Amino acid sequence: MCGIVAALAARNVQGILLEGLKRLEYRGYDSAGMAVLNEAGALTRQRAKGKVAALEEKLVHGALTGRIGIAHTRWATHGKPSEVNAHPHLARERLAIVHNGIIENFEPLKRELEGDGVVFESETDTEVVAHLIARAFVETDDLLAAVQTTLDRIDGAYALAVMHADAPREIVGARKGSPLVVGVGIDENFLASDALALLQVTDRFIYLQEGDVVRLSDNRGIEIVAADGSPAERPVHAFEHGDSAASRGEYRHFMLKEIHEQPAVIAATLEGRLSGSHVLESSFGVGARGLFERVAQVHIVACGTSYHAGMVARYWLEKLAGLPTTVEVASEYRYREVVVPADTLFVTLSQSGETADTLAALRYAKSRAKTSGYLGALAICNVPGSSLTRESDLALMTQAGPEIGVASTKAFTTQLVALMLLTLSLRKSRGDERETTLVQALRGLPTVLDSALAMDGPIAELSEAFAEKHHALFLGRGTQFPIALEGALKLKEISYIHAEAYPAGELKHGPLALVDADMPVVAVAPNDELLEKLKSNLQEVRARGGELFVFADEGVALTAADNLRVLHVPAVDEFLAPIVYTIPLQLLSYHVAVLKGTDVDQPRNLAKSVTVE
Ligand code: HGA
Repeated sequence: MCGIVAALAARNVQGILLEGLKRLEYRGYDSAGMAVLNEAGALTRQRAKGKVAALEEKLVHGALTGRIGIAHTRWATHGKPSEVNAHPHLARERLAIVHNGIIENFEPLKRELEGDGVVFESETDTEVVAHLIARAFVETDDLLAAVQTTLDRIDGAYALAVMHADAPREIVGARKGSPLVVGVGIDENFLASDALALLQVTDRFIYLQEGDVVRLSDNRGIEIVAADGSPAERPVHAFEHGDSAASRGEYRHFMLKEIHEQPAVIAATLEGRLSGSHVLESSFGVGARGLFERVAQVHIVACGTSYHAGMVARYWLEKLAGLPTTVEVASEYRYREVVVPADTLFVTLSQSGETADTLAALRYAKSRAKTSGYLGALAICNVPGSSLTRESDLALMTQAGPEIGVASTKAFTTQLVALMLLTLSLRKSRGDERETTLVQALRGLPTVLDSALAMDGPIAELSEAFAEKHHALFLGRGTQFPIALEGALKLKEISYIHAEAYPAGELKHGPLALVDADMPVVAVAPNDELLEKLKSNLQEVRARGGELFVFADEGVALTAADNLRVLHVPAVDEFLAPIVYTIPLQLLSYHVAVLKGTDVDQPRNLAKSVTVE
């Protein structure tokens, strides 16, 4: 979601902040702004509705000059997208703040401040925080203390960065529920929502923890105060993925680049986790072996695309490991009175590790750990140091590298690989032939995915049949049902075509009524035990004049005919088929979106790393 960048340097910061905002654009936003304290000690500000390019245009005519500044891309939660509501917000013309998240109790606080004579300029919840800190600063004359006093009064989620004209060489940041990292430079320091925003100035980062408040200053460097008020030392991490992640390279869109990165990032996710013929449980963290031996069932909780990965894993865990498994979206799970049988492993999936609903679900599960049957919590996540991994007992990191496209691709397939590693680790009959075969198939997976990517040309051609349509139906059975759901979600997200997915056997129980020449039907048909049943379902569609597009195993005898187009997918072990069949569906939605001319990497209304509930 929206992004923060802040810089305290010995040089002019406008360029650093602007570049940082550009690098955060992938997260989705509706307006942008920047405030810089100039050498005369005055706060100067520029804001614009729309893209960062609109802000940049303003800066061309009205540059902000100074060695300290904060900047923001906003994704509106309180008040419409507009210049007035864009951050930074000011208080008493001396304080500037940028904020990610939501202040839940802003209304009573606003009334209190209005009673004190404060006149609000914007409709945002954030402006309340600006005035509270400015008022506290008058009493404390210390920006860090003023922020701490204010945080004690606010409920909700936030990452924020604040500066004050009367503390001219200080920036104070805080995080609770939204991410914030410190970029460690040489005689200059930074804050940002994501390390990617700062790779042009540093590759060393401190990942702040929940409840941390941090002060960057010239004389004291980086001071961190933990949630309990005590000074804290946090490790400095070197960023491992290089800066290439932030550039599209030869590709037209980040999404296409990320689709093509899948063979390499899946190889990286497997790296060091397989030994000869079996999976190394130590990849899940210290104590994983002892915990896994006791697991009798699994609860998986996630949102969006990650939820679909969890749905695939349910089939695997039941069939390969014999473990009863439930999968649920986090925003539902957290409000249920969940009944937890003894010896249940709680698993969360999130690309960013900051997804607010998933984090809240983890906290809910942990709050019930003593009275419920949860053995422990495992996070499968792509961002090291994220809240989800820190708050879980065990973590398995996917190695997808930074994912910039809002519509998830490589994060999804690496999650599937991680879930297969989990499934194999949870089997009671470790090291048997089944495990050996699957470990070998996993090793060969990057090569199979390379062949699946070679379907790009024919799929680009096929996409023309979708570009003018308003609806589409996706069908699959077994592990391919969640893949159909994911295919439909991708099409919705980036091409804005209404798409639905059904288990193919459900077709005749309702959705068949929708099938006609205007409703393209996409089916995924690997060579598994459900193939014959699926073929009958496809006949049902053809008999109603529906136009069918089938992604079928190269060994499946299906001949193209009128209204039936068949694209062959490379053969693979049936358990890994969901990972391979994801690729053509990603490519299909990508090409349809390109034909429609939508904003592929930043689709409307959506944001990456959904840090609000
Ligand atoms: N609530 C603030 C910040 C919005 C935000 O964090 N979006 O992700 C606002 O509406 O301005």
